Amino acid sequence: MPAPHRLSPDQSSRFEHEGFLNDLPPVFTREEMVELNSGLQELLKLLRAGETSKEIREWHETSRFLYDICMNGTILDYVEGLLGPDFYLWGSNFFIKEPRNLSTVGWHQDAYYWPLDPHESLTVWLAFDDSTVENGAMRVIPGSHKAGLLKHVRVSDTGSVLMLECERGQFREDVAVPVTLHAGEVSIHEDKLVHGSPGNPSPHRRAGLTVRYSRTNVKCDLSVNPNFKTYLCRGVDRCRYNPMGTVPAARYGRLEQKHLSVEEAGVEAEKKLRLV
Ligand SMILES: O=C(O)CCC(=O)C(=O)O
Repeated sequence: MPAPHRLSPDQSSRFEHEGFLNDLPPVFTREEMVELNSGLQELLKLLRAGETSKEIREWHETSRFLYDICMNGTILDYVEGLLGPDFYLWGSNFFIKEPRNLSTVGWHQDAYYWPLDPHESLTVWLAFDDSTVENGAMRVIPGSHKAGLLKHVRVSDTGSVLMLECERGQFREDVAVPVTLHAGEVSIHEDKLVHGSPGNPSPHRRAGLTVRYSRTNVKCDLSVNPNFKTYLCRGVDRCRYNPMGTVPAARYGRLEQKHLSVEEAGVEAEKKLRLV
């Protein structure tokens, strides 16, 4: 029996045209989010001196706690409604904005960051706190995924936690919409959608977990990211292009074999993949 797709035809068609969705029924209750937030505290305890929550990346490979969130049946139903029957999980990371932290996330397309081909991946953004305009909710440019990959430039002085940003003038910033969520809700965005977020001047934390899924025909360039690992979520991996990960035994654990994005792999990798 195929899993029920919980997306309506209207939601699927809006995702296709606008590149994101944020009106889905909640995945976790308030009570469950209290539990999940305690789990997040356990992960934060594993950070070493000088590290920030940004280091909690791909720890679903070593933390059963995170692996189980990424494999949540409702989330996978939503993803299946958009990617189709055969897809895998490969990425996860936290974007935590502490109260009165003015760091931003510059405008970017995820597909530019990832050494993946073809561009048939998406992100589920799970709110660990209410994410509001006041505390720096993510903002998206509806329909921007249709323009293909945009030119990105390396920046170091914009206050962004990312180093590669879309060059200005390629999209209309004035049509940006905030993706506000209650804790326990998710939004989903396509890998070429232009998005970013402002700082958090409010007294409230804004934490979200991003989880990345791809169709099984998506291949990672292992010369850029040798540590890439996939976890089949639904269907069959007929292509077998990528290494498979093993399900973590420990409830909480660090990942020492870091994954590398195009940003981290450096200018040569960027030149090779993006022909810049
Ligand atoms: O959480 C944010 O503010 C940005 C998230 C993001 O950039 C991403 O999902 O790639």
